[in-house]
Formats: sequence, C-alpha cells, structure tokens
Amino acid sequence: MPTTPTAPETGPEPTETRPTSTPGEVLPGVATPAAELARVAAGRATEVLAGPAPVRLDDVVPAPEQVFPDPAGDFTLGADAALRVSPAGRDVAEQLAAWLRPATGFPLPVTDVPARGDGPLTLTLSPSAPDAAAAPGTRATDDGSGGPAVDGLEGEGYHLDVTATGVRITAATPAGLFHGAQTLRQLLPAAIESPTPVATRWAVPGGTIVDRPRFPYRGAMLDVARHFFPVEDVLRVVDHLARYKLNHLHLHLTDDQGWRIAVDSWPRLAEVGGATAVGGGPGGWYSRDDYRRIVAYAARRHVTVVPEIDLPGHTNAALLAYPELAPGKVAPPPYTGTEVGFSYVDPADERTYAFVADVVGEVAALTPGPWLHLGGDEAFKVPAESYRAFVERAQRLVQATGKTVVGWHQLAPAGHVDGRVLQWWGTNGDDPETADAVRRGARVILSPANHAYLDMKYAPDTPIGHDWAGLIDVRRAYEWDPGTHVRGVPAEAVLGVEAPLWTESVSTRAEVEYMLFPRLPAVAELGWSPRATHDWQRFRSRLAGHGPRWATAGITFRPSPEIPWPPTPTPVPTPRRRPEDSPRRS
Ligand code: TNX
Repeated sequence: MPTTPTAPETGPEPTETRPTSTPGEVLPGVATPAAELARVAAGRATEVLAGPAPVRLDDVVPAPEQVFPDPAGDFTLGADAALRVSPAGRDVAEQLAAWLRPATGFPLPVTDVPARGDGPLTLTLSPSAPDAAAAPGTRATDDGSGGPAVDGLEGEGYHLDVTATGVRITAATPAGLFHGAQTLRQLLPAAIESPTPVATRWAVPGGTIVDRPRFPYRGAMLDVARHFFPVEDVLRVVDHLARYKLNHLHLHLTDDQGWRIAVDSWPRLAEVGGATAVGGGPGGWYSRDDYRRIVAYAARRHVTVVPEIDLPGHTNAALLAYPELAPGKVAPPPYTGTEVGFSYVDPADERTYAFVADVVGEVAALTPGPWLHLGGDEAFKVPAESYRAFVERAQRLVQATGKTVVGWHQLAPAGHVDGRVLQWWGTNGDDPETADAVRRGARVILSPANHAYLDMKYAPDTPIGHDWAGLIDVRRAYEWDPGTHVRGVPAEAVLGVEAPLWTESVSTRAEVEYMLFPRLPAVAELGWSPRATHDWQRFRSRLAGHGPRWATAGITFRPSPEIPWPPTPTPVPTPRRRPEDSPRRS
C-alpha cells in the first residue's frame, strides 16, 4: 500500500509546509476574535515603526563565519518591493518570495536582472567570486565601515549586505544563494513565519555577513522503518533541515519492522515487508513516485537524499517477504518489537547477492545524489569473517552502481573502496578500527550517540525516546567538536556531521518535531560554523529567538529550560500539539 498523502498544505507546488489557520486569524493557534487581534497587531506595528530592527545581525543560527553589523544600515521591506535575481538564481528567489508573501501580504514579484542590477532585494549569482566591484560594501576599503575583506566565495558560501536601501545576496552557486536567503528569513521579525498577514514593520538589521560552511556534509537521519512517515511529513522535515543549512537527509528505509521502498524486481519487499511497524501498526511504503517526489523536493532546497538499505542485519522484514534470503530458508514471524541484532540475510547463498545487486541498482537509479548507505550495524549473529566478506562484496555492488558507499562504522574492518564513508555512532571517541579505516582512506560522518542521537530523551521525564546513550538536552547536543571528537580521525578526514532520529518510540509528525527542536539547530551549527564562533552562552541566546519563530510556524518543540526563551508575547502563538497529546499511529 503506497502512502496515503494528506493534502499539501500550501497548494499544488510544494513550498514550505505550514499549518492551516482560520480565516481572519493573525497568529496561528489563537482563539481571540479576529478584530481584537487586528487591533493588537496594528498597535504593535505603531510601537515598532521608529524602533531598531527587532532581530540583530548576529542572531543567525548557525553562526555565520563573519558578521559586521551596521546599525545605520537597517532596511525596511516595503509593500512595493520586488526581488531581482540573476536568471540562474531564479528558483531561489521564487522560494524566498514564497516564504515572505504569506506574513507580509506583499506581492513581491520576481524579475530577472543583469548580474549587477540593484533593488530592494537583489540575489546575484556570480560564478566567479564577488569582488569589490561586484559586491560593493563587502570590503573594508569600500566604505571604511570596518566591513570584511573578501577574497571570494565558492560552493555553498554567500555574502549578504543590508543597507538602508536594500538587501543584496551574492553567491557563486544556487545553493549559496539559498543559504543566504535562509539567513535573510531569520533576520526578519519572527512574525515572518505567520501563515496569514501580520501588520508590522518588516525590518532587517543593517550590515554585512560573509558566510560559508565548515564541513561539506551536514545532515539528519529519519528512520522511516520503525514507524512509517507519509511523504508530507518527510517534506516538512526537509524544510526544517533547509532552514538550518543542513544539506543531507539520510532516510533509514529498511529494518526489521518494515521495508519502506518499492523495488520492482523484488515486489514483496514493500508489499509484504512494508506492512508492519513497531507496535503492530499498518506500516506503509514509498512508491517509486513517492520517493522521486521526496528527492525532487529536497533537491530544490539543496538537500541531498541519502538512501539506506540496512544489510546484512536489520532485515527481518526482507526475510518475511523472501524466506530464501534467510539462513534457515524459513520465513520468520513479522517483527513489531524494538530489539536489534537478531536477523540477517544469508551470506552463504548466492541469491543474497542477486538481491543486493537488484536492490541497490534500483535505489541508485532513483537517487540523483552520490551516496548509497549500506547500513552494516548490529549484525551480531554473523561471524566476523563472513560479515567482512559480505560487506566487501556488497560495497563492490554499490560501487558498480556509480554511488559512493556510506555505512555505519561497523563496516570499518572491511577492505576500503574508493571514497568510502563511515558514519561513526559510538559513545567513546577512542575507536582504533575506525581510525585504522581512516588511515586506509575512509572519511567519517560524525553521529556520536551521546551527543547527536535525537532519539535520546532530553531529560528523565521526556515522554518518548531512549536513554541508552544518556540524556541529551541542547547543551550536550552542542558541546563537542566534530574536528577532534574521535582519536585518529583528523578534521581533514571528517566529511561532516549527522543527527539521526530513530523512531522506535516516535510515531507522529509532532513527535518528530519535538525530538528535532531545539537540538537540530545545535548539530547544524557544529556542521556549518567555524569553530572560532563556538560559544554556548552566545548560542543559547541566539537560539532563544527561534522559539517564537517555531511557535508562529506551527512547529512543535521542547521549551528546554537551558534556553532563555523570550517572555511569551501577547497574543500567544502556541505550538499545535505536545507529544503527550498526540494520537499514536500504531
Ligand atoms: C542503535 S545506532 C541502532 C538502531 C537503533 C538505535 C536506537 C545504529 C546504527 N543502530 O538500530 O534504532 O540504536 O537508539
């Protein structure tokens, strides 16, 4: 049974997904009569008309590489503003306009301009690095304002200049422009997240930001196998990643409790293996078109999907569908519990390798990104030698599809294949096997379970989640350094960071968000921001301003006591649901 999608929340072209609101409401979740809300909003607008911008230029999360505030350069977005954009950046400008239109109520037309055109909002794609002539105001020597000296930009970097007359974002690639647009979104008042028009001054703090990522791989993982999540939920997670400049979504597509992706050559994988979930719910699976839709939606937001087919363990659902893959050639019962490590495909049977080749071939063909994740974790019942031989063969099958192998760090003892990436999820940074694999050429994605696992509880009373790797509140998620975390894995071998969300206990969209926020932005900052900006006190105060944004956008989050959230404004935007109120799907 493919997914049964709920209607997209913002019309046929999927943009940011938002909660629906009652007509006439000014802020979501508020039960005050519309006229009263309009009066309050208008009053607040008058109060702020002459004031400084409510957000500061250095409030951005993740922290930019360099920030040069210029209070004389505050800009106010007006109703007649247009977005002017270099032709190749048009799609980013369209997305930015779509984020800003609902709350401002402004038309914000998008028009093409030659690369150097100016206007209230200008997005310039400059294939070579912006120089003093192309990006005035970005050099100390331009105006003596103490602005940065800029050597250039490449990849995902961008410059953002705010002056009294306009905002200019410059980047070498559409991804860079997109990250700059997300920064601009954060610099507008929190009310910009409202799905309906709000009367306020749309102020942007003046100055210059010069920004680029520390690591190329910044991701989160969603386990859609323990509990299945419909396409719309996954798209919404993509939006959450993109806000914080995360650029990879790892989908854990297969496990004991469910097989979630259609494979034409082995149709029972999804049809039979997809019909279960933790707790005995109906499960579900993505058709090829569902998966293509996720991949395309993510690509538009500069997020690469990393599909995981977990092998040789975590395969009960596959064995149920095709008993010939099981060591005893007998179908096991469906599994709806939460234990790990008991199942595996038969490494001594040639049919197993035909299965692996077919599956990775089909998944690779549907996946535009360069990665294919082979899993490899917790195959406790497979003897070390057969495990190694299996992995080496499976790695070569992935390589034959043209994709680069990613796998959990248990893959480390197997032979190296070109480009191989190990995802390290240990809790003790002394790991000689991983260090040895790095010496043989492996790169590493860091997901230390005691800092980056978003299925861990925040505190003893967190209603869902595990605690085997400890309790992880925001500070613990933030206080580590991917560049030095594992002994023998130098920063040069670190591809980046990823925050996995396993879903044994997580079964609704609101629960997913509750576990992501506010820890996801902490991990995003470790992946993006230069180490020199790392500062818990400053991070917690920057993050505090995001609470009202999430509340206004209808994003569920935990109001962690470690964060100095601003006093609740009036009227109160409330998160729509708390996990403890949520109906469980299975
Ligand atoms: C370990 S970490 C697992 C998963 C579980 C998770 C729960 C890893 C690669 N495997 O199978 O879902 O713990 O926290």
